[in-house]
Amino acid sequence: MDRIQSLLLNEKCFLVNENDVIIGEATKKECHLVANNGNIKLHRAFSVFLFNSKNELLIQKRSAAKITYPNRYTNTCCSHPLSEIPSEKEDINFLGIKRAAQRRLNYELGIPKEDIPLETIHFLKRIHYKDAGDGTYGEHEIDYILFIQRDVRLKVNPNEISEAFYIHIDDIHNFVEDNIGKLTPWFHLIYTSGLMMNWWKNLKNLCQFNDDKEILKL
Ligand code: DMA
Ligand code: MN
Repeated sequence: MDRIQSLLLNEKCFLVNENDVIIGEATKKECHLVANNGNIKLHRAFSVFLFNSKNELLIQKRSAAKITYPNRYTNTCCSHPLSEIPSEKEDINFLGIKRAAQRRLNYELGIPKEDIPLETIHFLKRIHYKDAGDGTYGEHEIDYILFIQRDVRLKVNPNEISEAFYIHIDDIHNFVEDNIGKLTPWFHLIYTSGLMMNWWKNLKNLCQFNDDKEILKL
């Protein structure tokens, strides 16, 4: 196992119930292990979709070192708010999740925090999904979908990401078709649900979609 990724398994995530109420904490390793009966601990996560001023979406390919879903194509950045960082627990205005997103956009993609101020991060909706991954490590998350439209500086962290590139909305359908099986399950689900495309077509008017009530089961 990659040394850095294995150290990161000690990070502590928030355990939540189906209503996204925090019920405890567990290490990243404990949160992603698939139990013998197929259970995976439900935890809190976020998925960022970042667009440039040409309305193109930044896609990444997860590095070969990632323990979950290595070498898969996915949206700009995904990770978890951490319980050891108290400010990432803040519910008001989704501030905790937005701080976690800022931290990981900086860590994975080298985006300076000043390029993505918290007020440029739009919360859209929470989704609930489960995927058994490779049978040893999988995902079971309440995932906060965040959209950002900003031109940013990039300095990709090769331990996290092997490729990063922008894709035009006219090319996304073919990209997904050509790479079925090489996509992360959450990216594929958010794409096939139609949510991503609807929001992408309305980048200038995202506020109308903010939904802090429903947690959509995909
Ligand atoms: C986990 O992403 C979050 C989602 C929404 C799948 P990840 O595996 O990239 O987490 P990390 O970046 O912390 O390794
Ligand atoms: Mn997770």
